[in-house]
Amino acid sequence: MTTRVGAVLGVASAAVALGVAHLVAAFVGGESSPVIAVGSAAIDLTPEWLKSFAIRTFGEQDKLVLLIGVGVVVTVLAIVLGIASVRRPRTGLVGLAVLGAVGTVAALTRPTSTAVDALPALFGAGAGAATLLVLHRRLASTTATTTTGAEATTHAAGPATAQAGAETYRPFPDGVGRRRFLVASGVSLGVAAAAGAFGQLFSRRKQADASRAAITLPAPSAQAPPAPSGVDFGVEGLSPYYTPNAEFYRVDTALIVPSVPAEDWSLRVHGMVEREITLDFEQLMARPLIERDITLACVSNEVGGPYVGNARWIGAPLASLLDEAGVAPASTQLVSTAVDGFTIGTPVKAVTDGRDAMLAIGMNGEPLPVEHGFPVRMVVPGLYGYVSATKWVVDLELSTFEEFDPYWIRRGWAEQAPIKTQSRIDTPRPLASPPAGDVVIAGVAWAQHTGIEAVEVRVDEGAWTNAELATEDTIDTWRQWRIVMPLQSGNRRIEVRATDATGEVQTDERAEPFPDGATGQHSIVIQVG
Ligand SMILES: Nc1nc2c(c(=O)[nH]1)N[C@H]1C(S)=C(S)[C@@H](COP(=O)(O)O)O[C@H]1N2
Ligand SMILES: [Mo]
Repeated sequence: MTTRVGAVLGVASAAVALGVAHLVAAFVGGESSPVIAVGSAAIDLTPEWLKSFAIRTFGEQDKLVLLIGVGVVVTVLAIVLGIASVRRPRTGLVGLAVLGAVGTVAALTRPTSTAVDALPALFGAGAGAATLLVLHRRLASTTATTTTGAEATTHAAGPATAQAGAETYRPFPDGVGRRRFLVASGVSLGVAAAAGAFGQLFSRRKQADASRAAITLPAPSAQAPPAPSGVDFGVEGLSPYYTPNAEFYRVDTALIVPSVPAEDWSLRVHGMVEREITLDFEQLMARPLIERDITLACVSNEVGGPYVGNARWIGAPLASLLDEAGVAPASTQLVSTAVDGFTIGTPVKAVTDGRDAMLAIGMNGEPLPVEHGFPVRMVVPGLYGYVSATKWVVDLELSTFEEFDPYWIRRGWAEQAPIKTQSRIDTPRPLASPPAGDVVIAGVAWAQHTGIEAVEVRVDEGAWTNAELATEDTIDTWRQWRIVMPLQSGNRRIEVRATDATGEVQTDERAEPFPDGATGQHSIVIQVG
């Protein structure tokens, strides 16, 4: 019995120590997490012959094997110390102090370490000690009920129990104490797991941030010319032509933003191809890159909604990559998978028909922000994001539409989803109250991969009047529009509609975003003063 109780006591305390240390390390720096620091120190201290033996034997798994090794050693120590601590908690505390010291020394002797790297092991040892004492008190109080007389009070007071003789020591004579001890141990393990998981998560994010900061985007071989000077009216309240990354809408299913350091990234192209291709980030950056302005839009955007943005992207053309892979003529759907398992299906035709479909690595002059898919995402002009714009993409499989239903298709959204022509009034804001007289009305309109030909505005169901259009950049981008209208006092309803480059006028028929994008015309009411 003592053995089993001791093992639980030791493992729970050690787990809390390591979990908390790992969490603190996420904020201090991942290298300072005791298991990692000790593992790294062990690598440094390992003689060369053993290192090459390990690499030969375990290959890419060598680091995993090492970490498992450290874990096994710690677990065995924890069990031994735990058993000894049932009688003498001080043994466990001393053991934790020694392990904490080892972790601290390992963290402080890493090549890039600073004084704060001592914190994870110290906090961890502290948390482990607290767990040990709490669990031990549970033991002590349950044990005390088995003894009689004055002695009982002494024992109930805590560590004194440790002095109880071997014969009188009987943990858990009743089921209640045992249950309480086990519950407390379970809670400790839960805390340990949660702390460790959070630590892992945050440190991954730090790695991705560091990886991103270290990247210098190569010059694209096909640079985009600077956008024509007339693309941006600079009207106050109007969306700027380029949406700053920090303001770019974000839509994804990720509870926690996937963090993929570029060094760890690779992409597999497979399925209905003649040759599979695997690319790492270096290889992707070394390919001929294009730079293009493309306006992204989300299918769930309501008429007048905010889920649309324009950016200058740098990326590797998808068409040439698929060409190298040799796509089977029967393949109709390009299934892309993100690192978190999210899937998107894009018509192979849309990727190979000459439009600038790309594996993007740059967004508005920077490496992709982590939230927007770092290190690599897809961008395909003219298609809603859910059928084209896979962030954190790691896998491309050539397939057919019959063969596979991606994430949103399984939930009823349309398989094919070209972006619908839309226009939006950005200024004035709804319910604004400008003074009577000339009012500047302005917004954006988009019909990606077709182009915008005209935008018209009307007030209170009057005549549609042509707005002035900003210079067109490309047919894949939105266009700003503006018009100055004399408005009289009172409530005024302003409406807008666009005409695409094929001459088709944006429909006024209202449709919800589900299943393939909203339609209807944006209108606002303002109170002219
Ligand atoms: N991995 C992943 N990629 C994704 C999504 C997602 O949920 N997960 N959402 C898609 C949708 S619905 C849209 S509209 C765009 C949005 O891209 P953004 O967040 O960079 O604006 O990403 C697409 N790519
Ligand atoms: Mo979307």
